[in-house]
Amino acid sequence: MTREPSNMLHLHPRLFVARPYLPPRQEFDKYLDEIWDNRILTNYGLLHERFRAELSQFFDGANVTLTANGHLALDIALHVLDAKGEVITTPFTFASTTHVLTWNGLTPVFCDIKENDLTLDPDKIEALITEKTSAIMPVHVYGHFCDAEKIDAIAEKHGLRVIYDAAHAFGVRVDGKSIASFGDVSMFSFHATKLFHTIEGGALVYKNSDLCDLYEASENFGFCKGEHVYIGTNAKMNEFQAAMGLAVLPEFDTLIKERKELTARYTEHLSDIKGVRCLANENPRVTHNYAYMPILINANSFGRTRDNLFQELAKHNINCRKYFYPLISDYKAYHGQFDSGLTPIAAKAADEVLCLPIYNGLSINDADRVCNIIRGLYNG
Ligand code: T4K
Repeated sequence: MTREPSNMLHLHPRLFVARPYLPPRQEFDKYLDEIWDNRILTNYGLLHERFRAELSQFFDGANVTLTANGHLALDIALHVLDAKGEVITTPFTFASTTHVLTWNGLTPVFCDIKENDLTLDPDKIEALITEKTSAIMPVHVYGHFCDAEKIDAIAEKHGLRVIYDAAHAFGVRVDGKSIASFGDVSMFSFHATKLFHTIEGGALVYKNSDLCDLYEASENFGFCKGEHVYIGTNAKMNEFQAAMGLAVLPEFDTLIKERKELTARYTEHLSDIKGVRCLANENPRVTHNYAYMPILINANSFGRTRDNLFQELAKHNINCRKYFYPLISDYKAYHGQFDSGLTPIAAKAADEVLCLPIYNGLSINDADRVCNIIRGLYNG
C-alpha cells in the first residue's frame, strides 16, 4: 500500500477520535418545547424523572441517580460508601478515576492490569490490601468487562466496597445482564465524547435501595425530604441534559450497530499488520458497546513508535488520542509519589496504545482510509 501524496491531504475531512451523536433536531426540540412550557430548568423536573425512569429500565430496574457529569458521580459514590484511607485502582485510566481519590484525601494504590484487555488484574489485588484499604475502584476500560466476579469476591472476603468506573461501559451486558449489576455501584459517563451522551452528564447505578435517599441527597446539598439530613455537594443533572438523553437513548441500538461494523472493519484490515494489535472485545459472555477502537503498537515489529504513528496520522488530518498516556502514576501532578515500574503491564500499554476514530457518522470508507495509511506506514 502506498502513502497518500501530500497534495491529496486537504481533500479528506478531518477525522476525530470521537464525535457526539446529535439526534434529529425535532426530537430534541419537542423536549425543549416542554421546558419552555413549564419553565422548570433543573432540580428534578419532569424530563429528569422521565429520563431516570427510562434508564432504570435500561439497567434492568436498578436504582439510578443522575448527575451533572461522571466525575461528580464518582465523588458522590466515595462519600456515600464512606471510602477512607487507601483505594486499590488502576493507573491505566483517565485522570478522573485517580483525581477523585486524591481530591478527597484518599490514597490511590495502583494495581497492575491484564495484558489481554487492560483491565485490573484480580490476581494482583490481594497483595495490595492493607488495614487501611477501604475500597476497590476498577475501570471497565474501553467498555471491556473487568473480571468483576473475582473482584467482587475479593472485596467481600476483605469487607471492601467496590465502585466500578464504568464511564466507558454504557450498554455493555454480561451473560445477558447489565454490567451495572456488579459491585456496590457503577458510574457511567454521559460526556459528549461518549457513545451515549447528555452533553455532559453521568449516572450512578446501584442495587441497594436503602441507599437511594443518601445518593440523591448527596448530589443535592444533602437535602432529603425537605430537610438537611446529610452533607452534600451539588451535582444535579439539569433538564436540558435530560432532554438530550431522552432524544439519544432511542437511537442506542443503531449507534451500537454502526460501531460494531466499524470495529469489525478496522479489525479485519489491521489484524495482519505486524506490530499492530487490535484490542479486541473477545469475551464471549459479553455484549459489547464498541466504545473505543484501541490498537497497540509494538515499535520493534511495526518499525515505528506509537508516537510516530500518531504524528503521521495527524498529518493526514486523522486525530487519534493516546488514551491513556501518560500513565497516571507518571503525571506531573503526582511527581515522586508513585512508581510506574510497579505496574509494568500498564506502563507498556500506556506507551503502545492509540485510539483510532470511531463514532456515528464515520464511514466504512473513512475506516478503510485510516487502515490503508497505517498499512502504508508499516516499516518493519
Ligand atoms: N472515568 C473515566 C475512565 C473516563 O474516561 C472519564 C471521562 C471519567 C471517568 C469522567 O467522566 P466525565 O466527568 O467526563 O463525565 C474526553 C472526555 O472529556 C472525558 O469525558 C473522557 N473520560 C475522556 C476519555 O475523553 P478529552 O480531553 O480527550 O476530550 P476532548 O475535548 O479533547 O475531545 C476528544 C475529541 O472529541 C476531540 O478531538 C473532538 C471531539 N469532540 C469533543 C467534544 C467535547 C467533539 O467532536 N465534540 C465535543 O463536544 O477527554
